[in-house]
Amino acid sequence: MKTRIALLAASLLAPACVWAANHNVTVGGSAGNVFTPSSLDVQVGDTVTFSNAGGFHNVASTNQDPGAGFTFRCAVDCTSDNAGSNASWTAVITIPASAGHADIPYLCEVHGQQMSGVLRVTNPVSLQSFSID
Ligand SMILES: [Cu+2]
Repeated sequence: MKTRIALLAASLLAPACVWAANHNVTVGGSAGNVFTPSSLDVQVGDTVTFSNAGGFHNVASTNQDPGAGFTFRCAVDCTSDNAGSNASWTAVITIPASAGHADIPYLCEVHGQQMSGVLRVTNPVSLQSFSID
């Protein structure tokens, strides 16, 4: 019975490794005009939640060219009220497949390069089947 329970636990835990994950990034606050952490490894399908902990900020991908694979610009929302705000806003972005396998640099447009970060997109790892002779 002990073995059976252990196997069940392993089968429940294993898929979590390939599910989309959420990553939290703190914007400003007591750390100052920085994103914490400023560098994150993410996978396609993951979400990143930016939360303003204090200060007048937004978060925008450095490349705002509509032809780029993935752009975002958020504060209170990611469409109209996104130029910067000192509200305790939270914005969630999802890494789309179009982001490919690339770095997505971003910054706060209020504070510029001194307040910047990067999302490093890695390809999702999928489970492969294999046989043992
Ligand atoms: Cu800022």
